[in-house]
Amino acid sequence: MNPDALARAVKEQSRQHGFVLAGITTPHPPPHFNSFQAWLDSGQHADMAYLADDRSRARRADPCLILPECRSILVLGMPYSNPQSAPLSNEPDTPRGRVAAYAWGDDYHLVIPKKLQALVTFIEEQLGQPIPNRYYTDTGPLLERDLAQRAGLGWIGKNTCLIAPQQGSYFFLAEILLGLELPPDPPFTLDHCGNCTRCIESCPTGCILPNRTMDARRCISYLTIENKNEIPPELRPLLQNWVFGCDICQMACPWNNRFAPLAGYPAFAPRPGIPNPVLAEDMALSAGEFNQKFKDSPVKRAKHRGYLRNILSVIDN
Ligand code: B12
Ligand code: SF4
Ligand code: SF4
Repeated sequence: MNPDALARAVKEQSRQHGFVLAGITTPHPPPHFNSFQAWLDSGQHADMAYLADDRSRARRADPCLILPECRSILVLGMPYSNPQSAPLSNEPDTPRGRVAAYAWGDDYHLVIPKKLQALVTFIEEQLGQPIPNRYYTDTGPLLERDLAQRAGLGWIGKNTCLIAPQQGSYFFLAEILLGLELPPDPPFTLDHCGNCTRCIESCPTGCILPNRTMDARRCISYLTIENKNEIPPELRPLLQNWVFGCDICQMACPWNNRFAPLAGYPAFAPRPGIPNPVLAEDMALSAGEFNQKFKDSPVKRAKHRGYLRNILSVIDN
């Protein structure tokens, strides 16, 4: 099979596995690596030290350090639920929290790698031989948004999210590094943000910076998920009712409001009791009940202790 036909077949196959976006780029250094370095050097990554070590920086600068045989990178997008699909219930006597929509269903770290392996197997079957490969979603040492933009999937918006014209930004990114030359797609060169600044105005903590990066130290998503310490008292009133993650800057985006579908890939459909948890009920969960309620859910990342800390901060509000 010639490389053009193989690229078409792989993209078609990726759709069968639930990816709504697929593009190919080269393993050349990503275009905004210097912005990433500046972001780290100014401490805006907070306590996410894993982003800043020398090994991680070197690999993000040069994907061939991950896979020396790499000749192309397949970049994919799989949609999760639109947060507008479960509007916050407003019974006055039952205070509820909000969980970011990416975490309503099964953990994407468990769902997506199986699909990526299936795509590698498909490619190897087409060629009749093993192909060097590495695949990731979220946890790999790659600048996923930069690679996605260069693979033609969409543009990096002012809220720093990768936005696809027909899809909005409610999707996960994933990549397969391949020791195989496939024709790269043209980068996405347009910037459809224009004069809009809705995400910047809507962010409760004002952490979105004018250079398409953010100060994670103030981001509700960081404070309620990655942060293992106390939430600084001066930021607690700004959490509104977000007990895990935050979708505000995406919900403000006209591209999501116009184009994002309501439902994502079925495994990410909301589980009962997760999108708008009753605060008093989740506050009373024992460690065992927490682990049971959030089995195979992204919410487990906060751990029982972090989730209770978040609920307490929201109750204080
Ligand atoms: C660390 C991290 C976070 C941190 C910091 C986020 C941030 N914006 O930097 C925190 C915990 C806050 C976070 C929050 C969220 N995250 Co997160 N996160 C990551 C992670 C692991 C690394 C991101 C990173 O390197 N940040 C540093 C900045 C500097 O890099 P960047 O975000 O890629 O931004 C690029 C632009 O700034 C660009 N750039 C710089 N200057 C300029 C100038 C111009 C003109 C342009 C066009 C671009 C540009 O270069 C940067 C480098 O590529 C990625 C996975 C990965 N390996 O990439 C997921 C990832 C970005 N997160 C993801 C998600 C889903 C979220 C949340 C929506 C979860 C939630 N609902 O709570 C929020 C979104 C908040 C937001 N507005 O970004 C998805 C995003 C998918 C998408 N459509 O964009 C990713 C890709 C994971 C995945 N595989 O799906 N996240
Ligand atoms: S996720 Fe929330 S806190 Fe973070 S930048 Fe977006 S609106 Fe601001
Ligand atoms: S809200 Fe406006 S400025 Fe922000 S990402 Fe969406 S289009 Fe761009």
